[in-house]
Amino acid sequence: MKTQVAIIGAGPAGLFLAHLLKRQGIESVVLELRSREYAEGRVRAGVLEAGTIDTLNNLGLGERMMREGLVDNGLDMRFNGRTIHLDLPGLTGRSVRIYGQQEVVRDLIGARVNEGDPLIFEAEVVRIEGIETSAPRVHYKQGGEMKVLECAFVAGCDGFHGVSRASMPEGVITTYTRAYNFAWLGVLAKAAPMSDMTYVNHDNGFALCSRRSASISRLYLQVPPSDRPENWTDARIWDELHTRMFDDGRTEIQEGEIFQRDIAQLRAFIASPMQHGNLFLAGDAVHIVPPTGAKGLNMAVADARILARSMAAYFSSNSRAELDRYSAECMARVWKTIRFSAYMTGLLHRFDEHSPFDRGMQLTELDFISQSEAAQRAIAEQYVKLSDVAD
Ligand code: RFL
Ligand code: PHB
Repeated sequence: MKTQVAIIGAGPAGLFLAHLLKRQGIESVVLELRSREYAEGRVRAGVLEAGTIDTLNNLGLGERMMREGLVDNGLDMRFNGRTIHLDLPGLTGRSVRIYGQQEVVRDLIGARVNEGDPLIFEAEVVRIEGIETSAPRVHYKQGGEMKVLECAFVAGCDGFHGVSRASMPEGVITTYTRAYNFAWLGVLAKAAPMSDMTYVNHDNGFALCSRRSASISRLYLQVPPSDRPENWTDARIWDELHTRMFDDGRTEIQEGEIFQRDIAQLRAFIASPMQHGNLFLAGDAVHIVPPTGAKGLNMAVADARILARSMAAYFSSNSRAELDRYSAECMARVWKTIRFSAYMTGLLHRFDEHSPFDRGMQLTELDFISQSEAAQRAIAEQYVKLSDVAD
């Protein structure tokens, strides 16, 4: 099999890239390790930045997001029983939209399949050959058989544990890592959510109340990294949420059936550069952010936009100039996104290593934000439009 661009991974990075390339008349084949059901059911991110919303709409695929997604105008941060309310449209002119990542993925997969374009599920890429040549070959396993996809470019969109980053020759990439000594327990519950996205810094640890619809809450609690979902009974989860949210009367947070739970480790990771020869990395394959800034998916989409634009410039002009600048063009934005995500993580979590002095600084920062419109605007701006890129 032969194509212009071999895309490894049908997560947000790979799927957006496939659709963006198609709009420019460029062919691609998407190879995805998992089944369609698995890819469409994986519960993850929920917050779409302005640039991500625009990209889905510009592709003509945003109809369900606009209908079913929830506009989030407020970002609240709580500490010491006080609430800082950030009015996102008032401070920035834009809002974010809450629409589950699996819904975005479902819409993109559905459109790809309807348009009859190649997207192969249960195809595990095991090796990428010849990335320094003009004809790389992607070796994958499908139904017990080894197959080869020939292409001009390989887009490694296969997430943190994929094969693409590992296919870079030794010495090409430098990595930068920050591991956090805590994780997030995330649950979905059949319960009416709070009206604003609410992050809290409590002595017991961080918590976050988000939502998926008018009747589904998405809730998170900071837990030790070794914790397991089965250690948490429903009653313990609700007790801890009421406590951390300063919901003393237990009236603010509505309880309901918890029907999904998972634990995600927090880490920041950057690999640079994002390209070598004819292999280009995008999304979680090349950088990971702690979820406190709600940026991972948005960053993956911004990478895909720049990569699609650079590949289109190559195929229309035969000049590599723009393609060669792909990584450099992404890195400044990537570092700013990591910086914001690390800032929000540092501001809102309890750290074992914090001294009373560190804790005092953290709570004073929140107090300062509560009184400074300039500080509020800085956070709001980064929350709604850090991933803006020119197409
Ligand atoms: P993905 O989604 O991991 O997709 C990679 C795909 O590659 C496939 N794959 C392979 N395919 C073929 N051959 C192989 N050898 C392969 N190896 C892997 C995988 O099966 C998969 O389908 O990466 P992508 O596309 O870069 O997208 C990144 C996002 O998924 C991620 O950054 C976000 O989910 C992060 N994130 C959030 N991002 C936001 O923008 N806003 C949020 O509100 C937000 N909340 C979150 C989050 C991540 C979380 N977790 C679970 C870490 C909340 C949480 C709890
Ligand atoms: C979510 O709704 O899943 C969500 C919201 C905000 C975050 C992370 C995840 O920072």
